[in-house]
Amino acid sequence: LTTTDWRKSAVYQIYPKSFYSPEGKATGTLRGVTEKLDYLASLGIDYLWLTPVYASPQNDNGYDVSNYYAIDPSYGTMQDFDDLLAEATKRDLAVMMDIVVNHCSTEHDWFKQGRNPDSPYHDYFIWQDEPTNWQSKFGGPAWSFDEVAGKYYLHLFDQTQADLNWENPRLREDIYQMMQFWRDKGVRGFRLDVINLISKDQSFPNDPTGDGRTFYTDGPRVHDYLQEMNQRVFEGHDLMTVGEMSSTTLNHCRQYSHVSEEELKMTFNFHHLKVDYPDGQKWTAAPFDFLELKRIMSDWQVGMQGKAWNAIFWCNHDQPRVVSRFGDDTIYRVESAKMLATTLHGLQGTPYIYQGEEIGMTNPDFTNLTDYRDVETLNLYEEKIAQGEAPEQILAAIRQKSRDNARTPMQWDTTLHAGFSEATPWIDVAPNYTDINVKAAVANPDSVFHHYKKLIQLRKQYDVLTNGMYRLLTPDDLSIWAYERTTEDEQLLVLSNFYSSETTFTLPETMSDADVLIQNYPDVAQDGRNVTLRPYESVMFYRT
Ligand code: TEU
Repeated sequence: LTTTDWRKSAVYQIYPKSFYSPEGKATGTLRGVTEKLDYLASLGIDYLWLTPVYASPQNDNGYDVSNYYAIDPSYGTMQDFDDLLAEATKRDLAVMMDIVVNHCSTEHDWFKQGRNPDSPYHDYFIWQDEPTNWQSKFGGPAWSFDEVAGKYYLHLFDQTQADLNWENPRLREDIYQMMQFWRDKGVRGFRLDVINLISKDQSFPNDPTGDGRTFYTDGPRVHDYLQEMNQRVFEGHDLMTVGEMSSTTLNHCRQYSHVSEEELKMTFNFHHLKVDYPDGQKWTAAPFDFLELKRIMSDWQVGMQGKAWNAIFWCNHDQPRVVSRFGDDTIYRVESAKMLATTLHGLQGTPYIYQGEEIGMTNPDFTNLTDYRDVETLNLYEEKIAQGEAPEQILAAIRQKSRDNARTPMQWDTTLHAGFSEATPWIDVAPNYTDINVKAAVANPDSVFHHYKKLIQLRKQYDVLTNGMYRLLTPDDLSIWAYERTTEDEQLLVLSNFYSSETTFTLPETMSDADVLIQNYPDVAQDGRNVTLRPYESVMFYRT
């Protein structure tokens, strides 16, 4: 494998539980990923990020790890993993593992033994005689009382996900050895789950105004720990490392992914994915704020360029499908999916493509609560009912915001269950699989799939996509996101109409005779400097 230039690479995120099961199981398997590697390689991506496949009771679909050294039997065996690694390597695909070390499952031996105050594993966790008023991100208190320990333990997520005590050097050493184990097997990247939450304010104060996140987000020693992890695991190895940074800041991300590479190669931040959270409230159905979307993403482009590196993405296994969220999943589904792809892939950073995004998969629009599986969604429903909210209002919010929107089975073809498995899947397939599936997409040269394939290829071909300085144009335009990327020798201009009303844009003088690198309509309606942008039309202009 050549040392991949991670700044020109594209990463494909696989949610194995919903990807493919050739064995005819209700959940996807590692063999299912291996059998689809030719398809993934044909897209032109470089890295495959696998969400967790370690042994887990699956309370949070694998983000509750009970053994970091074992593959969960539902996904297969360690041999299946080794086969996947070997087959991916043959196709020049690098595998990136999801590392979940802010917390582990309460089924992990560390916790089972650590509940006993005399155990050497007791201090692998965070115990208090009295809980603070911190709230879990999945609803309810962030502390639960353990009968054996006779104390409360911290869990920022589900109560079956006990936070690990990173103050403990023995815990940190165990984590680094585990990561070295996967690195030495040939894994070529790590996605670090909520890694900016691992350092807590050791005075554990109550939060007078909020849910406690201010006392553990981008905490006091988080950079020390990441620098130590970098020295112990990453340095001297060709690894793609990306941190998932929950509720973080630009300043911290500039340090987390600084070009000096003392910590990580790049970071995910989520500020752009809260522009449909009215007053910061996720669980209220609402349209997205377009001006905020382009302002936030532009601020991060300008804030990071030259100093640090963004992982750029629209969706993942926690977010609704982007074409349903920021595009149109009815009449203009294909045009808007392509527009969103061009808008994102024209930015500076490493693009992440979530399984199904490349064929324009949509939210499933489930109608009943019984269609949902996600612990966060189900906890939330109970919490809102207890608060007296009307069921249909909660369901409207869940239909728009639930993480299950991204977790329905990958749509391969028009056979039963969309070709995902011969068994009834663990979660329903979206009904539109008969129109939206890989088989149809690969066969149609004008599909969303081939649009993504071309964008990935452009990134390797045009240096301006990697190094061009970003500048937002017409920040107050209510429907067009227009931005430039420029280097000494090259100039790029991306125009995207985010709405179904036709609009116009006047090109800068320098771009009036530019070439078009990619478009999502058969032609470009340009008259001199005036460009007409039809519903969800997006054009990437280029000149040297
Ligand atoms: O998600 C962290 C994260 O972004 C949460 O803070 C987010 O608010 C949550 O997904 C609700 O929207 C990571 C994983 O991506 C997620 O799947 C896990 O459930 C979570 O950490 C706990 O491991």
